[in-house]
Amino acid sequence: MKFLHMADLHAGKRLYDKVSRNEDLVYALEQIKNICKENSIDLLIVAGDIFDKRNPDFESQGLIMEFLTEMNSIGLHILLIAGNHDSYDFMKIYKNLRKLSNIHVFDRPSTNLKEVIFQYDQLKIACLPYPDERVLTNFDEERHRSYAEKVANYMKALACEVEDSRYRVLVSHLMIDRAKVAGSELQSSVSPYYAVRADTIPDTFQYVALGHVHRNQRIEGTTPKVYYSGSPYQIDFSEKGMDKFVNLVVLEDGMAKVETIRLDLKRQLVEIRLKEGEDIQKSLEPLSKENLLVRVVMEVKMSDPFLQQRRDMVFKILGDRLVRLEIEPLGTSQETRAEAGKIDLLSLYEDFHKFKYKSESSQDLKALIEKLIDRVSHETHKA
Ligand SMILES: [Mn+2]
Repeated sequence: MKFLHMADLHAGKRLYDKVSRNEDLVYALEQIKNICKENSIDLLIVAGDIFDKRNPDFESQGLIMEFLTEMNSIGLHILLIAGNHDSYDFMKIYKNLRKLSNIHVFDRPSTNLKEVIFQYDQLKIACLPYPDERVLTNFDEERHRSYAEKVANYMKALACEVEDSRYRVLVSHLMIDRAKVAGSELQSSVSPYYAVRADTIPDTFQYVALGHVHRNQRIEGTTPKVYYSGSPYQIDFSEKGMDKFVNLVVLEDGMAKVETIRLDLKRQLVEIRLKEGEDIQKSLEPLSKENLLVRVVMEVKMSDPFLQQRRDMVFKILGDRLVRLEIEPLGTSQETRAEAGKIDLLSLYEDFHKFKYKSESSQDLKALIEKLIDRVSHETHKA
């Protein structure tokens, strides 16, 4: 019994609302199709973020439908769950595919646990589509519990549902506390209220197929094999230089064996910084021959009389490869702007309070503001 784990397709993604990435996605899906055929895969799992937007354009819907139906015609089962980018209601429409095919869509978390279990031979898969905080609050009236605790409790209940099966897998779209986020080696800085603790994943499961973080990785220090497959192409510039993979999982002898397969990329994302006075032709020429999408940051003196010419040159050399050109007046470098970005919102609020009410803010108020800040940063997390 073999399955392939992938996630975060983001069909319809556009860089800076401009450059469509659908050809990069199609290129990846072609390879996935071949991997499935060559390895006689029984089941394909897509762990959320099928679409980039909640109301995907027709082209993106078309290519996903084409992929799903082609995979179905090869004779394998396909299991999809909704991610934070997908709309529950939109994914619900796709549930109807089950009546015509082996395409199984799980659109939202449900309190009816039987509804979110997929059974295939000796395998039971528990599906936890992206647990929106509002949905979880409806499930669990215990108001003092954090989001992460509610998710942990729900996972425990799911584990009980699959216990009797020889092979047990969990599929979800979540942020785990120990995950390394895209674009950096650092661990995620999600607040403890929201980061689901790796050690709360029940060890009933032999493999946990996750989506949300776009970097392929195994979460260390858990008994079940907990993996993010990562996205199948570099979705945005925070993923520049990152290799992309899918996971092939073999269920055999009562355990899960994992093989990570690297995908070829249609276009690499590259960022380049042009220093003031640098030879543009020389620096950009090598980039103009490869399959790249480039973001250029050009340092300039505002008094430079040749600014327009330098700009035109960048456009001319890179052509369609140029996704974005940012002009950076000297003296406003990344470092100084990064410093400015580090403003601590809580101390900013305290200063405001002092100024407005001529007194220190109370501990209760500070705790409330801190909670609000966490919530906003969780809900705007865009992976
Ligand atoms: Mn994603």
